Amino acid sequence: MNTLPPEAFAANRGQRAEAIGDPRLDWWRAAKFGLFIHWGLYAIPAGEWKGEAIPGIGEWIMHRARIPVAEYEPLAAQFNPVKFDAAEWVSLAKRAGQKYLVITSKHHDGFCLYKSDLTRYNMVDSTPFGRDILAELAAECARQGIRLGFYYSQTQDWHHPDGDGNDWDYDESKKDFGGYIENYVKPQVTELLTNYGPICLIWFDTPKGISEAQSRSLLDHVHQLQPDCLVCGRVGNALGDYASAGDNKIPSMAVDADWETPATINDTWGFKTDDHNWKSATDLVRKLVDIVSKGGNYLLNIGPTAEGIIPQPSVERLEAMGAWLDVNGEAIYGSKRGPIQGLPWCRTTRKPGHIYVHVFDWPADGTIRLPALDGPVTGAYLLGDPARTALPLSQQNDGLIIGGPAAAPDPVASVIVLTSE
Ligand code: JFZ
Repeated sequence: MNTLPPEAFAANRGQRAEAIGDPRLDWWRAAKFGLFIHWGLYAIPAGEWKGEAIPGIGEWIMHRARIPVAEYEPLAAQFNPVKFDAAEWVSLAKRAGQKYLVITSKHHDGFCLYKSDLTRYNMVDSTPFGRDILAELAAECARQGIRLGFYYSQTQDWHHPDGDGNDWDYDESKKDFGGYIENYVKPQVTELLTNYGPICLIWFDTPKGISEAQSRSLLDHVHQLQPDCLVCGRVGNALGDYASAGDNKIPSMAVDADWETPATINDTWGFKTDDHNWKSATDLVRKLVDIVSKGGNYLLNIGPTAEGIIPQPSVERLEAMGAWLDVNGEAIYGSKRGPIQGLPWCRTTRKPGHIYVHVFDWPADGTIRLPALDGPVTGAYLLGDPARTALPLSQQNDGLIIGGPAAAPDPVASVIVLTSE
């Protein structure tokens, strides 16, 4: 079994040894599917600065266009997302079948979506909207029964004079990064873990040059404040509670660690007006299945507009995923990576007594041929068939043959349940 194949994971995005098998992760291991939300001031320029399209991901516009703090900061005075509706956002995650939600409390641009006492550069103190986005989401997540986590950019902060990344306003050689971690990052993490109830995870990002001692002190700080709060592998120095793959990267084989793929529905994380490169709902469901079959979680992103609207193509795709999960969720939630790996036309997941075969490409003759499995197989039926009609099954030395219908029962992915008792 593979441990963190380098094509999908870098060393500093790893899971530390003590977290392997830790029951604090049990809810997360069962959840499989979460909603990522990238939202901040970058939704206002939405990929365009002074009439020019800025290439790259939307939330990086300040960096890509080298926008001085003095010009970027005033965006806050324009941020008035009157259509923001926490109940609607949380309800979309629920309809999609997502079990947790992770939102940018502070991204690399340094702007805080919540009321912070460490800076006035936040939603409550410097926007006309004046509402604490995280407080409203926390209340709705509690009401609708979904876990809440916070993305927090611990290394890069292009607004703070001592944060990493902004070399067009500040002299990098004069920065007190250690002081920034101690006197700014840690007190902000305290706010996030004190003022919003139980937080399921902190999603640190882009560790870059953070030292092992600094990563360790952030990890310990989180666990002291909320012992059950998970810390993602991007805290740096392979110290996470779970490993985080590269963005949109899915390892080619099953991975024997707790891991997650953060991913986009189009190409950008933060909203961009001109990004229409939407993945299809079928592609997204199959990516979810692929990831879960290899033992991972899928953290799938939306980038709401500056008004607070979730782009309709994202809504449609998430709802389609929810519809597939309504029928096939049993084969996803609480499952483990499957016993058959490496076949291009199907993926497998498993639970005690059950193996789930997710067929992407239904064979033209309706006959499913699988390699031999370890244990006995006593029956087969389609998960989408409420009557659980038994499918004809024959076992041979070199494998298993299942007689299915001539046409694919579900063109997205048809799940066959194999029972062993
Ligand atoms: C980071 C951020 O810079 C980005 O804005 C977004 O928040 C994303 C979720 O995370 O970007 C990365 C981090 C790691 C890789 C790529 C983009 N990577 O390892 O491939």
